[in-house]
Amino acid sequence: MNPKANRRSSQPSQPSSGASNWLWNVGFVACVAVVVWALMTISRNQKEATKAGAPSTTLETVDSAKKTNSGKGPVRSEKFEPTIENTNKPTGEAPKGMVWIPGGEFSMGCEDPTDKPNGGKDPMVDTRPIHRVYVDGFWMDTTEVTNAQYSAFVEATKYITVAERTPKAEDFPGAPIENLVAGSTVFEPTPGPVPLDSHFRWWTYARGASWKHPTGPESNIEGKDDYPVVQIAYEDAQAYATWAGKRLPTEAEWEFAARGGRVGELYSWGDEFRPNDKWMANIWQGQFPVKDIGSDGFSGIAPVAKFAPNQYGLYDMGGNVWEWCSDWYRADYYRQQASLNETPRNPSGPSSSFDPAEPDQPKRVHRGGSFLCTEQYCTRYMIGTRGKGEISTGSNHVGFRCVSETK
Ligand SMILES: [Ca+2]
Repeated sequence: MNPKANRRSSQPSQPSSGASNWLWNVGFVACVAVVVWALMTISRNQKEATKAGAPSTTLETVDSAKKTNSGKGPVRSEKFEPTIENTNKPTGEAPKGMVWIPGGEFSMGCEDPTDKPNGGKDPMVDTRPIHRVYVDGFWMDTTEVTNAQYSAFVEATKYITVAERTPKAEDFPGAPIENLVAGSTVFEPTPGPVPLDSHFRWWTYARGASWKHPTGPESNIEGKDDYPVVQIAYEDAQAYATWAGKRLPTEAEWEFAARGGRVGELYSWGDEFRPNDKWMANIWQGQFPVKDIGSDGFSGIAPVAKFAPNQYGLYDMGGNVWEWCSDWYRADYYRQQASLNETPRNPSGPSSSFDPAEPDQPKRVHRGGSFLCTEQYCTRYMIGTRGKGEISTGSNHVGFRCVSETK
């Protein structure tokens, strides 16, 4: 969200600022809010700077290294190999709303989808090389965390999410008091077709937007108990998980679970985008970002579990809302992992964040895509693809689900 962020970022899942584009798009009121938002982010990013670390490799370097395979460490796998599921199972009943994911060794990543039917235009360079990973078994929520579940957490703890917090004047010396307003980012369809070169064209900052008011102060979640909670920053998701006695999944756990024991398939439901012409996930239909015609049954967000589950009984592992994972995002992480001498066991992500498109922003991994995804712009409902989000930023298409250990 740094105002100097690269406007041409290909960042798929999370809006960031780019102040001048915001100003151009959303008018004076939003402009004021955006300035505050940018200031907030600068402060937060400064706090996270030591965590985020400095980049050592660019994505272009990674791709070049792959092409030349320069010999600086073994590349353990470039292709999908069989999944080897663990056979041990926990004793006792499954925690409510969770299923057992056996864990084991599998191939993680995504082939370049651009030459595949409905593969979109993005080669997904950060998803390669495809490499072997091992994860222990774990319990996983069958659905994304719902408004009802998050309400119970807030009622019990009086927790206030990042989007609801009014920026403090002492954190932004010199900022006019009227600029210190709470809010969050909201998707706004454009009046007509626009170039798809900048996501700032369809994202706006809405004062008063929060999990209770997902698209702005006039919206609410009444009657939407079974919808996924959104407008959740990373720490908001973590706070819920801790309260629930759970945690967020690692990226490797998430992908193992999404694959459902299958090998190298494009989607959590198989290799065919629309088997028997049937939509298999809540994504976007119609011209993006003008109008979502909702051919899959939902224009915009859907209640959880409205589409068939995958082989492990998990719903909405593609589409509906993005899901936070606990790993820092690095574009070159898979190259690092594939160069290890042994198959990584229970990898928890890199020690620092680095997105070449917005290198000064600390980001965690997002997975699964959302109701805004479409082959016209972003096909990250495909299992092996990766998203990322600045940690203090929620939006109306990012939520989460939790995992827990054997008990
Ligand atoms: Ca839809």
